[in-house]
Amino acid sequence: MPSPIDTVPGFVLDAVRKALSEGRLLAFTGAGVSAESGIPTFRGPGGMWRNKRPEDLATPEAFRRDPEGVWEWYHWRRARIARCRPNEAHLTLASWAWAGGVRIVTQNVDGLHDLALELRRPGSLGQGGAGSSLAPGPGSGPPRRGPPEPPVRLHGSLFHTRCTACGNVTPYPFEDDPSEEGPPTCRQCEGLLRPAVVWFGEALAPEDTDRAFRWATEATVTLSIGTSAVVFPAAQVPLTTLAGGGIVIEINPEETPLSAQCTLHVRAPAVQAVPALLGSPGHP
Ligand code: BJW
Ligand code: ZN
Repeated sequence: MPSPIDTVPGFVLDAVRKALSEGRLLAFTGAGVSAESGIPTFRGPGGMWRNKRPEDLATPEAFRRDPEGVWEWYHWRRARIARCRPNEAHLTLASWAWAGGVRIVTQNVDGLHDLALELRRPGSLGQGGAGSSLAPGPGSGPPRRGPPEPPVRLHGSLFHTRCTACGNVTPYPFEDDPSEEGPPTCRQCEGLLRPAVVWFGEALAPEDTDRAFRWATEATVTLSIGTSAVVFPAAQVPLTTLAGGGIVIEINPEETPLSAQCTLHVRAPAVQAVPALLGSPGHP
């Protein structure tokens, strides 16, 4: 069976291997990386959440107008996403992150990169399959040991809340959502809680954009995986690597506005293309 990377030129494969060995490969991900985990994308074929457009519900105006309705949408999405598991694309990136080869900047709010990192934690029960043989040998391959840098979650997290009164950000695991009815309230001040995500028209957290754009500048190769590349400022992350003279590889079955600018595109689903392109630490 042909591999999705059969047509990738040798100089690009060499650049990917070098970037992995130097810890200078950046994975910039969007909803498409989680599509094969069963999570719908926002746009494109098979996109949309319960027939809602993000532009209609993912806004501060929608929340002010109808907090119950917006929370109903989020409760429904949280319930659905809580059942989903990381796929081979998340797990391959997580293995390389533990090996110090990859940094991850995601637009996703689903927490699957974080879960994949837990599953690929050396010695964890979940670490198996490709991961079990991955722990890099001393002196070989990627440069860093110890816990990976946490992924940058540019658009926040579905599993955290922020208080609209006191601003407190708190983990909100799915198990804490017993009734799935109505908006939750703050334990400190009883204010209305909102999902700790970034809605349209809201600024991204400066510490997140600082880290994301620094990593994009330091990257010699950025993979733009499963994103329509239409939402800014996130869509500037791969453009920053390009502007610095680095290589950008788009992994997406569909064309996007980035396609014309990137170095190369791989028109295949993330679960096929990411493992094929990166291999696994110790077995590239
Ligand atoms: C597969 C696959 C498989 C399928 N394998 N691939 C011009 C310049 C700059 C900004 C703007 C501008 N015009 C308008 C703006 C503002 C706006 C914006 O960008 N709008 C555009 C839509 C035009 N941006 C903002 O408002 C941002 N804030 C801002 O600009 O603040 C300015 C400010 C400064 C100072 C003070 C105050 C304000 C905020 C943006 C927040 C986005 N939030 C959301 C919702 C998060 C919460 C939630 O989930 O409920 O984030 S919207 C939604 O889109 C979500 C996503 O993270 C984001 C990106 O979507 P993504 O991940 O790309 O998904 P899709 O569905 O679009 O694409 C999936 C892709 O996967 C497709 O291409 C498929 O082909 C592919 N695929 N299967 C690989 N198996
Ligand atoms: Zn509060």
